[in-house]
Amino acid sequence: MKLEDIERKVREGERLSFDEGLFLMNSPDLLAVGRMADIVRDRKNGKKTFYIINRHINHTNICVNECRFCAFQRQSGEDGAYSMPLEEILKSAEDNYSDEISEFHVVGGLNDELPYSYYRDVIAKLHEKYPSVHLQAYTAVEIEYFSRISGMSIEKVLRNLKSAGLGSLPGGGAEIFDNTVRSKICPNKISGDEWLSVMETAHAVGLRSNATMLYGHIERPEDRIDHLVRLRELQDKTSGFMAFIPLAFHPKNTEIDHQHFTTGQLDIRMLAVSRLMLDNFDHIKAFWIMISPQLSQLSLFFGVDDIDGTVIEERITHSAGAETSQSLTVSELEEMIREAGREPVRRDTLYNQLSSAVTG
Ligand code: V47
Repeated sequence: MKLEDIERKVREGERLSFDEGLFLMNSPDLLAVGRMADIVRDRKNGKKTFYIINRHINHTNICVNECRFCAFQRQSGEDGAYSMPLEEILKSAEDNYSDEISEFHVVGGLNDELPYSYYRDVIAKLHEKYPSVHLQAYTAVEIEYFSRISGMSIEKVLRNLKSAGLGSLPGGGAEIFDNTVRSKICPNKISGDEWLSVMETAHAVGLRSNATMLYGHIERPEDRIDHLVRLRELQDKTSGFMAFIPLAFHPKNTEIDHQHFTTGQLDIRMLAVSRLMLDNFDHIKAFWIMISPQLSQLSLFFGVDDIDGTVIEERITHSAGAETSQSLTVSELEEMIREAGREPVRRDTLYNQLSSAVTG
């Protein structure tokens, strides 16, 4: 196999195979991989680089899944365990609230002390108080859990939450689909097939979603490409995914703490290879909270067209040793994008362009 042949396929818009993905994952010529990813990015998004003004809300860290890569989760009664009553969630949404915020990103643990009605009320109350803010809430893993505790089908849960105000699903919980790796890092979590099936149902009821992959732990390059190919297959069927976000594993305070933090070359390569393999995804997002604003800016030359957003108070990665700040201002985000020669575009969750930028 030759890099030039892959480059020809990329230029002609042809789909890359599993083996070609693996070849790119292992190629010493990172700049060539990045150049190819940049061709695809430019074709799909031109000079536009997207960001959103959002706020993360992590309502509870109590979780029955006990994933080995997670430093955020606690058992109930354990030191640091919390679950926010509805009033506290509303208060946390209100802190630093401004009309510029267009999304609340709500993700938490599978807390068996809370009934399904709590999870539904979180959506209903937030929607009631902030009807114009898009609620991107609950991963496929949480949705499947709600189905078990409520006795409703997954489709019914999704319809029920949608009627309460749910706007779309975040991409978390995907981790790595491969069963062998998955059974080692998160043995109690739903399988990759189940994750994909929840997403398929969400797309069928009109809820769009993102997709993620957790990399940099014990997975092999093959597992990463397998993950991307399986996402691509579902996207062929539903077109329901908006963005793909590779998430760099943070080992601190986890049970996989012998691992190092991911390296810059792996972070950049993962984004570029994702851009190349996921030819049917419109957006590849660098989550600056995990890989730093500096690397996120560089990734704009390696296939990335979205750098997430202002975020505010992210707890999952920071529990696992992230040293990034917990928020960036709009002017910092815009400056990063402009300095890389791109045009900053403030978006809403569904990638509609919003009015001109603010400073702050
Ligand atoms: O599902 C957990 C990951 C995810 C660690 O959809 C960890 O736009 C690194 O999914 N090191 C939650 N990662 C966050 C998430 C997300 C983030 C930003 C944007 C979007 C989106 C989704 O965080 C979890 C898990 O895969 N995670 N522990 C850790 N130690």
